[in-house]
Formats: sequence, C-alpha cells, structure tokens
Amino acid sequence: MSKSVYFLLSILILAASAAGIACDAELEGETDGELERPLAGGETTTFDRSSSAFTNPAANLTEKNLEHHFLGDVRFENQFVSAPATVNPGLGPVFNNTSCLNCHTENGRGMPAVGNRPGKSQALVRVSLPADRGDPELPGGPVPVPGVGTQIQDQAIYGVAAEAVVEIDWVEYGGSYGDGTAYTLREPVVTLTPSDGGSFDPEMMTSLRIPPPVHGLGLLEALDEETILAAADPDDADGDGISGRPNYVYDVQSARTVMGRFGLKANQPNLLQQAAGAYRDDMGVGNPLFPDEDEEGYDIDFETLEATAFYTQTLGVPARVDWADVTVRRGERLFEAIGCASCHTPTMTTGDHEIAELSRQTIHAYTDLLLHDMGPGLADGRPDFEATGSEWRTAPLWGLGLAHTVLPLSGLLHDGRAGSIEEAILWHGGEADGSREAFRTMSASDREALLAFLRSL
Ligand code: HEC
Ligand code: HEC
Ligand SMILES: [Ca+2]
Ligand SMILES: [Ca+2]
Ligand SMILES: [Ca+2]
Repeated sequence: MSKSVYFLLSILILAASAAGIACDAELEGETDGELERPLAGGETTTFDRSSSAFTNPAANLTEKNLEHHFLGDVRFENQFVSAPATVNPGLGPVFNNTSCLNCHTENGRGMPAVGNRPGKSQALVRVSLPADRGDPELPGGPVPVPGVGTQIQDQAIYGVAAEAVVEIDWVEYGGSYGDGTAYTLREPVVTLTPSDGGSFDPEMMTSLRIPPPVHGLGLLEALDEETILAAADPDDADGDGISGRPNYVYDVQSARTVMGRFGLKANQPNLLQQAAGAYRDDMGVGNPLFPDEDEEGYDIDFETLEATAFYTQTLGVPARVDWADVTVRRGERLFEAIGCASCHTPTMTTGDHEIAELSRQTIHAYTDLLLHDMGPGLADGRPDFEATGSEWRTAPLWGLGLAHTVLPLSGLLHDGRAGSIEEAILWHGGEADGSREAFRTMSASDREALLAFLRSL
C-alpha cells in the first residue's frame, strides 16, 4: 500500500471517529428511557438476530430455571401420535397439528396458507354461533357449533373423519400511496366443507388465525393490571379517536372472570391456560385444565403442561439494532407523531411475577395488550368474550424486523394476509384510520424512515 493511500485511510478513520464522537455527544442529551430501548426485553434481552432469534432463553434465568426452560423446550417440540404408543400418545382424535413447534416454527409468526405442509397447517379456523344461539363453552365465551365446537380441526387420526376441509382463496385489492405509488393488498376467503357431506349452520361465524410469535410473553404476563388499565380509554375520554379496552375472559383454574392478555383477541388469561387450550384444541391432547371429551384420564399430566407454559414464559427478547441510526431515529419520531405509539406502547415496566427474572423489567414490547376496533377491513365478525367482531389485541412489535429472517414465509396480522410491514400498516382501519392515512400520504422518504425504525425492532 502506498503512503498516500495510508494517509487517505487515516483521514477516513479520523473522520469516522469524529462522526462517532458527534453521535455520542448527540446521545448524551437523551433520557435514560430512550437509551434503554435497544434492550427490548430488559434483563431478559438476548443478542441474536439470526433465524433462531426467538428461540433463546431469557438471558437472566438462574441455572435452575434454565434447566426447567430446556425441559419445557422439549415439551414444546414433542410430536404427539395416536394412542396406544410409548412416547407422547393421545393425539386427536381430531387435531390441527402434532406439536406446538410445527405451528410455531422457530417461535415466529406462522404461515397463512392452510395445507402448505403436507397434511398439516399452521393456520386454524375458530368458529362459533351468535350469543343467543346456545350456551357458551366457558362462561362469557363463544357459543360452540354443534358437532364442531369452537374450532375446526382439519386433521384426524387413522379411521376418524376430520371435521372439515379448509380451503383459502386470496382476493387482491389495488391501492396507491399519496404520491401515486401503487400497492396491492390481499385478503383470505375461507371455505369450509364439512367432511360428513352436510353443510354448516348459515349463522356460523368463522375466524382464520395464524400463530403470533411466542418470545417475550412472560414479560407481558408480568405486567400489573393497573399498568394495562392506565392506558385504557374505553369511551375515548381524551378524544384522540383511540379507545382501547381490555378483554375480560374466563380463568379455568380460579373459576373467575379476569383480564385477558394472550391470543389475538386477548381471549386467554395466562400462558398456562393458553398452552392447555392449545394442547386440547390444536392437538387433541387432553390435560388437567381442558380434558379431552369422551376420553378417560388425561393425555398429559399437569407437570408436562406447566413445563410447556414455562418455556413460553421464559423466552428472551432480541435486542434492537441500528437504534441510534439517524434515519431510524427519524422513523421512531414519525411512529410517535402519527399515533402508532398510541396503541403500540413503546415502554412499560413489569410488576411482580412468580418467575423473579420477569419482575420489574423495563420492556419495549410495542403493545398495550388492549383491544382496538380495527375497522371492517380486518374484522372477522366473530366476538370472543368481550372482544367484538372488529376488535383485535394490539400486536406486539418487538422482533418485528426479524419476522422474515426467522421464517421467510411468515404472514403479518391475525390471518397472515400481510406479506410485508407496509401491507400490515395499510390494512389498519377503525381507530387506526388516522395513523394509516398519515402513513399512506407521507413522503416516500418518511415512509422509508418509519419502515427503517420498524425493521430495527
Ligand atoms: C395448529 C397450529 C398450532 C398449534 C399446534 C399450537 N399453536 Fe399456539 N397458536 C396458534 C394460533 C393460530 C394462535 C393464535 C390463536 C388465537 O388467538 O386465536 C396461537 C397462539 C398461541 C399463543 C399466544 C401468543 C400471544 O401472543 O398471545 C401461545 C403462547 C401459544 N400459541 C402456545 C402454544 C403452545 C404451548 C402449543 C403446544 C401446546 C401451541 N401453541 C400449539 C397455532 C398453534
Ligand atoms: C388503534 C390502535 C393501533 C394503531 C393506532 C396502530 N396499530 Fe398497528 N396494530 C394494531 C392492532 C390491533 C394490530 C393487530 C391487527 C390484526 O392482527 O388484525 C396491529 C398490527 C400491526 C402490525 C402487524 C404486526 C404483526 O406481527 O402481525 C404492524 C406492523 C403494525 N400494527 C404497525 C403499526 C404502525 C406502523 C402504526 C402507525 C402507522 C400502527 N400500527 C398503528 C393496533 C394499532
Ligand atoms: Ca386425545
Ligand atoms: Ca372442533
Ligand atoms: Ca383516547
């Protein structure tokens, strides 16, 4: 290398470090809160942005809890088969898939197409009848459809008929940004054909769902009710057009109605019951919380159920990247300026949890865990406890930038209709109409900044 090249290089290095100093100086004025944002999950935060980013245990687990986590990890992966069998019997008789992991691939957002793996799907269809058509399965919950209950199981063990064949067609819509740039949105249309050759009750309501990511959920369980309620504004008293409210759902263990937090309409009170419901309804695996009808005893014991739930409680959250980048910071300000942060709450602090590692953590989940009316475009028309047919729980956005690193075919939104972050935003309606329009009509460079921020999560 010639002397002049060395000279040029050292000038470049000097210039780069000078820029670095300027950057640090700029950051010195920031509040601690903003500096903490890269640590999305507080002390549980992990530093892996690879395709396994959502599968790491919380960084702060004690050795004992880490062991328990790995035990739960095995449960989450266990493939169930039909009884009698020596390992993991009890699948079915009807089911949607054979393990938690088959649907929650790499713990990320699922793929929307039903049947895109031979014989198995990650999406599932919930069904129910209007409230005046019968008794709910759980107090205050959806009314089961005779013969198929509240969920369509499209798979069955040998010799048993699945409940229905599920088919999805996609309808496309065109639209354009304020600057004339065109975009395309697509929406699923579900067709259910009962396997017995009959037809479903014309009043049956259906809702297609894909799995949301499962990292960081223990921290959401650890939020105090008061923290969640503080952001609720059911009657929109402050007049900003946003009126989040919690769902209230039935807790099987305490036999009480409590605040809902998990599931796409916040229809589950805690991760234990979420796992128990998944075992019975998604895999046909009866358990102490939700026994299999027509089967004696349980397919799994309480210990197994608890370990699986523990696994989902103790997954860490990946740290943000590029959070100090100028464009990303501009995008972050836009996110707050156009009202995204009114639902996707940037910062909250957890309360006490029986898993001490989850307690008193400052987290950046970008959800308020509240239900919001998202307008007719996203409505499924199927109420779930207090959630109406157009309300959904604000989706957590931590790890959003990794969605397609983790699983390239992941869908966004409750039914996976959005293939990209832009599409997900463009589907926002109802209480989020104003935010959506602000995004749609902003300049291309502002849109790019907002997306750069979202990709940094
Ligand atoms: C057939 C696919 C499928 C299987 C199998 C499955 N899940 Fe899910 N999971 C989903 C879908 C779809 C949702 C969203 C459900 C809804 O809100 O209606 C979900 C939601 C969840 C949630 C809530 C996440 C959140 O953000 O609130 C957790 C936790 C979860 N599943 C854990 C499990 C566990 C544990 C198992 C195994 C015992 C399991 N799942 C098996 C598809 C599946
Ligand atoms: C009124 C509350 C509200 C506002 C305002 C809002 N969102 Fe959302 N957001 C939601 C809800 C609820 C969902 C879940 C909707 C669904 O699944 O159908 C969601 C979902 C998303 C998703 C999909 C996440 C995933 O994992 O599937 C993204 C991305 C997103 N919002 C970004 C934004 C951005 C960016 C803005 C501002 C332009 C914004 N949101 C404004 C409530 C809101
Ligand atoms: Ca069974
Ligand atoms: Ca069923
Ligand atoms: Ca309000």
